[in-house]
Amino acid sequence: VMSNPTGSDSYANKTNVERDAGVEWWRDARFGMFIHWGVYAVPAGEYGGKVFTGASEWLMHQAKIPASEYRHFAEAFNPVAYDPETWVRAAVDAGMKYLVITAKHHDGFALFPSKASTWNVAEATPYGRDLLGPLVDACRRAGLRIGFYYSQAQDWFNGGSVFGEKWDPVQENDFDAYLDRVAIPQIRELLTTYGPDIPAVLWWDTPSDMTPDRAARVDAAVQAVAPGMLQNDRLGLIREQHPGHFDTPEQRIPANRPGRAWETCMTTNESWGFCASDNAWKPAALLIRQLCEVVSQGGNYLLNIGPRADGTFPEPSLAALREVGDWMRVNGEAVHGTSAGPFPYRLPWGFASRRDRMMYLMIDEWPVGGLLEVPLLDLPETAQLLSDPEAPVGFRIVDNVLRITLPASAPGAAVCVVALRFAAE
Ligand code: FHN
Repeated sequence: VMSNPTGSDSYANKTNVERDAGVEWWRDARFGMFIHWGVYAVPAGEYGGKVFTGASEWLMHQAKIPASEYRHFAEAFNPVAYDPETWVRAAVDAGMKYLVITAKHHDGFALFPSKASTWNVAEATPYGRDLLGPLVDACRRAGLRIGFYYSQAQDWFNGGSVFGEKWDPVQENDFDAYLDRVAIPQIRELLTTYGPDIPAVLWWDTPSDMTPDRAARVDAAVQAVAPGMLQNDRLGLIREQHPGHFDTPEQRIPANRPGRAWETCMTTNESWGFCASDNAWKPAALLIRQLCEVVSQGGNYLLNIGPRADGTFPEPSLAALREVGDWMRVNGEAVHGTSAGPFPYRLPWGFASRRDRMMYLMIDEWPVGGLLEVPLLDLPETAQLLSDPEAPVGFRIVDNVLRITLPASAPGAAVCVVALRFAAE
């Protein structure tokens, strides 16, 4: 029996200010790592001699694989090279401040030991032990926050909901019974096993069948053990009832600056889970540019990695992370702890973010002759190119525009940042 779903801790009864409390660390973080990992990394987008393109974590659904067949992938899931310290170092070195991992994706497979279903890493794989705990510990040691993604509705293996047509009798189930038997108990396990501050975020997904009633039930279960838990906007079908703390535009950057806290999640190639045939890796320059655009509009950027079944990150992801990290070491102050810049749209040369007296101009189109025009009426006290602090940078107001004189040609990086410092008010 669930506690009162409309109790005072439920989202529906909270004001926007209350919902925003506790979000500060998350807003300041600005940049995080998403990890999609599960037994789907074993087939990696291939089944029965056929290559499936798109999202490899959807293979069970794409190829209509019965649970009795799909479970064999778990028998081959033995990530002996899994070293959470290495993952966390890659994230920290890239300038990321938090990490969100798929505790359970739509295939129902839990990366943690669970009393609610034997379809979990401890019982269904030769690896035979928890994957989340060691990652939580590594994150703690590195000062990285960790969030759990949990597919609360879709569960193709444990009798949850299924997008479109079902293909296996295990899917013929009572959705409410599934919520009580699997989802809610597993959510409790995730909230009570790893410590009071873990997870830092609950990241829901694909709320099919999540009526307001059901969403309230799940939320009540969360609030009962973790009041105020930071959650994304995908718990229930009806936003007004369960808006969560932040919106989650997927694979895109909103054209208009949203009023609420938000986070763009983005793949590094096309698939979320590891996909052997997916070589559409985004150049690091594009990832950096996207990070800047998101930050300039006051959002967070959650960049996804799909680890291989052995527990290692694909080399192209690592290379991209290293390049992003090189950029962040020079320019990270334009990202961390900043808020949206004064311009609600892209300027001819790029984007801007702000923090206190600082404004950061993130230039991805070098202006002709190095003459940058910024539609501002305030003269800064100082202006400095972060990648070359000794380079002369001139600035003055001309015809109601701040004119900045930079070196005639771009110093090379995908995005060059000019830091402006203004007088205290
Ligand atoms: O179906 C999932 C998909 O596999 C992936 O997890 C993304 C991440 O935001 N969410 C769903 C699609 O919206």
